[in-house]
Amino acid sequence: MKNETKFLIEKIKSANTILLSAHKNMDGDALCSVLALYQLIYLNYGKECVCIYDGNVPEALRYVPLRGRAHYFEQVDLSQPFDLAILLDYGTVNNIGGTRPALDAAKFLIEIDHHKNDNRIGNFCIDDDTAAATACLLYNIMRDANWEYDDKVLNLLALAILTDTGNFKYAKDGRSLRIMADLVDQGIEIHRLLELLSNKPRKTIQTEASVVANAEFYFKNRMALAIVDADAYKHLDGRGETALSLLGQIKGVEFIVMLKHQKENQIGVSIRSKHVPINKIAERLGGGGHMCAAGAVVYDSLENVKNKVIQMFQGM
Ligand SMILES: [Mn+2]
Repeated sequence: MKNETKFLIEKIKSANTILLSAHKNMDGDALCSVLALYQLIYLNYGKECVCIYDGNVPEALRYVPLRGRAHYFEQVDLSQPFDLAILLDYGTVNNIGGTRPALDAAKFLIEIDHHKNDNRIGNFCIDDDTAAATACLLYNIMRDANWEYDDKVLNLLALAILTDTGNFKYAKDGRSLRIMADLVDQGIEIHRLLELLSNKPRKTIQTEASVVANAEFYFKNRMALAIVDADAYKHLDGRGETALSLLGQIKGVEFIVMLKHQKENQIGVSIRSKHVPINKIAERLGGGGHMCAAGAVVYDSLENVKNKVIQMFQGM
């Protein structure tokens, strides 16, 4: 067994209270990794962790196993410091949000993450920025520790990997596929998981379709720019992945940018790229992310953010 696995197990064993969390506005990897770890700790050590999040959880994740175990942080009593907090899939400190004080207050903080991050906050870190999903790290720990698991764990790990790799579009090597091969051999049905994720409200799909229909194109159609106004934003589920994906299917489009009018002078920016890394652009906007999928929140008017972003793509 790896030393880091041993250390993690020791910390879990000696903690009476354990807090689990991930980045704000959890995506599939964040939520499903938290819930899978919750279940693994319960099955193997009989301990019930408290799972908290900040922001919104996409509707599409409503039916993932154990969804009800994850609570909005303000609805949980966090007044007593936890013995151990485990922070999964958080990226950078800017992405944590309102759960941060409870994580800081914990007597020990372990992070498990696959994001590039120069400012780690864990007292102990199990990180690998070459992994396709945090759930891949969790799977490796589960195998290394020889932990018991059940169907819920397998489904959660598979859902996390599917969502974070965009159904394997973004798999950079074979590791996530080999993990999925094992999950399928153990009874996971991929078509059922994809069905489970296809339950967005009608209004959401219609909104995303109209955002696509009204997109603007720049730089000889290499860049698609979609604007989600304040009214449409109410109906968006998660980051608007359906619209981003549709725009990416247009021939010749290399970069996809979505500007979301979240509040007065608060614009959410999601950027996708087919080949050229765009994480540096997101960082310059005050955000971050992966090479081909990144984002930021910019506090300025829609018009200013739009002009700024277009300028940044000049010459790319
Ligand atoms: Mn992730």
